[in-house]
Amino acid sequence: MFCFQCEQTAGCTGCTGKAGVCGKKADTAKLQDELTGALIGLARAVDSNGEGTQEVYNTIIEGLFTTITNVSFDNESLEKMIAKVRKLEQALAPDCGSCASPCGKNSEFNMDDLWTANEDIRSLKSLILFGIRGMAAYAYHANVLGYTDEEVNKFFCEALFMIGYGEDQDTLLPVVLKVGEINLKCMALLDKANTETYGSPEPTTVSLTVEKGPFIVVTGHDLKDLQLLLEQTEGKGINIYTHGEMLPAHAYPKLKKFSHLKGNFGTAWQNQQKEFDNLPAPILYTTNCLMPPRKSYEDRVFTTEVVAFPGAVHIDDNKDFTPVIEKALALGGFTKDTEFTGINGGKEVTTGFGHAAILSHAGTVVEAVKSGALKHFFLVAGCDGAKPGRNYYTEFVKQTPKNSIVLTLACGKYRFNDLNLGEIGGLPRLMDMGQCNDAYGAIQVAVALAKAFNCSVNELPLSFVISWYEQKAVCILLTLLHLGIKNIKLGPSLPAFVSPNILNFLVENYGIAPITTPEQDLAELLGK
Ligand code: FSO
Ligand code: SF4
Repeated sequence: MFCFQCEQTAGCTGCTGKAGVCGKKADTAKLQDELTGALIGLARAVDSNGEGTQEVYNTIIEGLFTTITNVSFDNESLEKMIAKVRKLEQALAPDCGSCASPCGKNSEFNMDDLWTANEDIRSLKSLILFGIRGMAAYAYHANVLGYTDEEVNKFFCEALFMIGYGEDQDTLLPVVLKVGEINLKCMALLDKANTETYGSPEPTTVSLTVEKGPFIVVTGHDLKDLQLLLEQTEGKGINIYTHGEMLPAHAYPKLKKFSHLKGNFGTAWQNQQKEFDNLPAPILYTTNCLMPPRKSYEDRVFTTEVVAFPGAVHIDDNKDFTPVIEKALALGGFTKDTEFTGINGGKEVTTGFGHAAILSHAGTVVEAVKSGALKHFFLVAGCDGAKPGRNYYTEFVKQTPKNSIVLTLACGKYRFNDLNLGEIGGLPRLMDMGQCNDAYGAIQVAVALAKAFNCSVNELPLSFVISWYEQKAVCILLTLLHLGIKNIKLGPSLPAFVSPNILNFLVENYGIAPITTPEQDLAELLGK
């Protein structure tokens, strides 16, 4: 196997051998490559055929999402997915194999040709592939709420085609940046889908205590799954707790109205094996990040949508959560209210500072900047992970000066979201904007501030301090680059799939730099 798509890749170069660091086995990695090759074939068939159908686009989105880190460990579901892609491709281009004037492009792409390509070509194609994998997750969540966008859909085909058949750097580089451009549209689509369906997030305090009695833990990003589970558990004496990237769900008016949506359990994804050990409750995974379950709780793991693990019960498209509900009732939960804390000992966290909530205080923020009470904004955001160097983000936030505001989003925030940083002008200094896709909201806030101060985003006293782990972070990073945002600090390590030449390009054109120490980076960012 060869896989280097995430931050924890072996030796910071690539997972090879029998299994990856994430637990993905070699045969699963091979099937994921086969699926990607088949998707490139399907994109090519769409290209030769003009328009794709919604079924084709949905299949491409689902296929790409399936190959994101910590989503599917299940060969059987991957084989089914490959067969579905091949069937669609055959229907679109039935005579491809027996064509009298072959164009030289096989209908399916062999991913080994990508992994062994010239390192700069491999790097650019990897940026495109991993970026559209991340974007596919966002398109998928929007689709399940009934929102779709033709330009986003078509771009998946364009980008897949370039991964297969783009020849040189000059043709590939613009596509890399276009991933960022289209991902912005895709995140806007998901923002619209989420807010029109569930209302605009409102600042909300979330308890970390688990009350006695049966409960279910829901993790991942899919709000629709949470909504359906809340509906099916209403009045059954079962409480629901969010985990990981589901925490921001508490802030949506149409989800927080359910009184049995009680609080948040646990921290970020990499702590799940410890936190779920012997938990007296089932866990429902709606998306990544799934880690191979330990024996002590493997009978409590339920998956849905594209998440899959061999042996775990999968809730299929009919969305009947009865097996999860029965498991919760059988396990019974804790016998008394049980207090948990965040990483820093806090007993509650806050969330729901979406762009609408923050911009409703735009006047206060602008005044605070003008009076000198507020000197700097930091966006400390992105994924969490297991590397010890990630303590940087906790220390960085702790050391930010009192006259600064820290905006955050995604699961990296669990390193500091239980800290009380105090207030500025009635606004908390630490504001959680939501899931990783709510990077869209952070961009809206940055653009609005730039407009208020009549300057560019790069001229604002605003710094981006980003942590990455998997492929959604790749598309968000490409969106920030597409917007021309400079001097981003990226950690805990740089992606293995960025070759030295491509890194040089990013450094020269965007000033992107690896994190160093909180002290050094803070001094630099504050211009001392
Ligand atoms: Fe984290 Fe996992 Fe949201 Fe990712 S839970 S690492 S960037 O899936 O998607 O932040
Ligand atoms: Fe390795 Fe990450 Fe790929 Fe898993 S997803 S095999 S950890 S590079």
